[in-house]
Amino acid sequence: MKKILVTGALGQIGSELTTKLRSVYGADHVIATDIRKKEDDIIVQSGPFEVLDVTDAQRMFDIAKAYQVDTVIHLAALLSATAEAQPLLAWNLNMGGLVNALEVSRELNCQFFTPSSIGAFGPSTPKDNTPQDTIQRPTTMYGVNKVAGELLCDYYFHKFGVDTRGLRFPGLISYVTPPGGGTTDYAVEIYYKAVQDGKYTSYIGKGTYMDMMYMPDALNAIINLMETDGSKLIHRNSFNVTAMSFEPEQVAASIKKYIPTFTMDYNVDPVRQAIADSWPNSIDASAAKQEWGFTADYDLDKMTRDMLEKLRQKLVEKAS
Ligand code: AKB
Repeated sequence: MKKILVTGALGQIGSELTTKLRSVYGADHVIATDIRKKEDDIIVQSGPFEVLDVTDAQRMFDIAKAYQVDTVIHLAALLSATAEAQPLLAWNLNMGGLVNALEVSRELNCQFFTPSSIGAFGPSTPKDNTPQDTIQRPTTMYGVNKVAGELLCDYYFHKFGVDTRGLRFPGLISYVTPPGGGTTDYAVEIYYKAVQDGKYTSYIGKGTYMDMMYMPDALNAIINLMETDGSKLIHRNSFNVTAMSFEPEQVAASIKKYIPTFTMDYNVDPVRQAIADSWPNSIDASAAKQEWGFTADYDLDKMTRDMLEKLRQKLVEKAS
């Protein structure tokens, strides 16, 4: 049975992944860490939890050794818009945290996962059906971090034999923990606002296509990739994965099927729009399908139905 260290466990992916990993591998087998501790958080209450700043290499090593982990899932990082606002902080946190997590994995012989992103592509990348292996010259600090991170993970695999694996995630949509500081966050906010106010003002412009995925598919993809026999993998860091590509009008139209009075207008944020414009419209996930059987269950309408239902329950419970 795996013994897994998760960094950034209270974040958007971490909060749901930790719960899922605990249900698969057992609560005591998943050591959640984050830079802050929220005593009333289910992640803190449902299994081992340690406060960890991922730039503190020694503490990361000490926690991993004390719990005798054999797997590191490194999620702690700044997202694209925050990274663009604070590029030096992003470099130090995103790259410093990653190299520390890779070093722990090398020293303790751990399997390793970290997410990359569609942000690892840039304006010179083919925009439609972006191939697995293609031009990667991003123009954002986040993208620079992701490309450098992919290369560093490959380096640790080839040089030291660390079993590194990764996924290039699109925008991830979930009703549990909101994302913070991403470019694709509009596709989460729109559902909250649809339920709360019946209307939404999009900071991403009409006609801007980006890849997206519902969180349950993202969690399954991480676990399936980590469970795959490594000898089958041609690529490792990182696989293109996606479930859908849409622009704001399409998600609004999907919401209208369930909330006919919903309306949307635009107030485009030039910073996040420029980031979105530098990313692909849609990526090709065929390498992930062929090498380890990646699939996604949720399309736009199926996701919309589930998001609206779960958000209604959540917001009603919160209000009562
Ligand atoms: C972001 O928008 O920064 C992230 C991502 C696509 O990596 N959601």
